[in-house]
Amino acid sequence: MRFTVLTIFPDLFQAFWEHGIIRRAILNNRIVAEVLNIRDFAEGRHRVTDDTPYGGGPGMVMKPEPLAAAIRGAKTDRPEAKTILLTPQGRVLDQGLARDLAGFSDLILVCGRYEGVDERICDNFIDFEISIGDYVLTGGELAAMVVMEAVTRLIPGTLGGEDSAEKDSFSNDLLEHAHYTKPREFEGEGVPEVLVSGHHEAIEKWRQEMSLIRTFLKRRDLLEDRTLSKKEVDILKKWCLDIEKIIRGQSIRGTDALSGDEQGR
Ligand code: 4FL
Repeated sequence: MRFTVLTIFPDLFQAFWEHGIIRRAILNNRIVAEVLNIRDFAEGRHRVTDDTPYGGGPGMVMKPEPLAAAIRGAKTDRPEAKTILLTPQGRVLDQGLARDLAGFSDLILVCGRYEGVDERICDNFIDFEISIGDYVLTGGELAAMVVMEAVTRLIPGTLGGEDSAEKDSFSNDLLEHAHYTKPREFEGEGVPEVLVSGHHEAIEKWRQEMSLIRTFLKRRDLLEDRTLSKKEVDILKKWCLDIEKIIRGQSIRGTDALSGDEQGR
């Protein structure tokens, strides 16, 4: 995979290339990462990359000529590259989109600044518009890093030993189960007994259940657009029955935990 980032702040990417998984992926030749300064493609003595909006209003707009020249420049040695604009108007990045992007050989990531980029660039030079979430940043640079990190982790051989296991854990679109490490007791709290039982099958079963239950409790939306396996449906059903039992126990005892009109149901 080759990433080519187009930005007016190329220095922002140095620390990113030089650490962690991205650095390792570069050293192992899994990815090539380069950055082009849009300013280098701007004409004139001042190499201006932005201008005031037609129609008036606040803020500045990125001029089309330097962006077009930079994108063409990035594409000369890689004509098959896909060009991505990071923008709050794009499709919101998720693991599925990251997986799709990992299937391309070359990605050009265009980082907008100011109020946005001239619409004629979006129309004629951009293959995909991608957002990393519904909030406004000052520019697309952080978003480009997020996209590159999510994609790089999916390239085989970039994660070290735990490769496929790590990928599987999100590839089933559930949240991860809880994790614990030493010490066995921390500020009065222990760890779930099953995890120290040495019983690998039981541990795996517990992890699957926890992963599902946590997703249900914290991110129900993830379950709604996912097909559950029979095993998963059984886990949730058993959970519902357990909860029902607890609720029944409460109403029989006549506790005030339930409001008047709910009691006895
Ligand atoms: C890009 C926000 C991608 C969220 C300002 C310029 C942005 C962004 N995802 N805000 N680009």
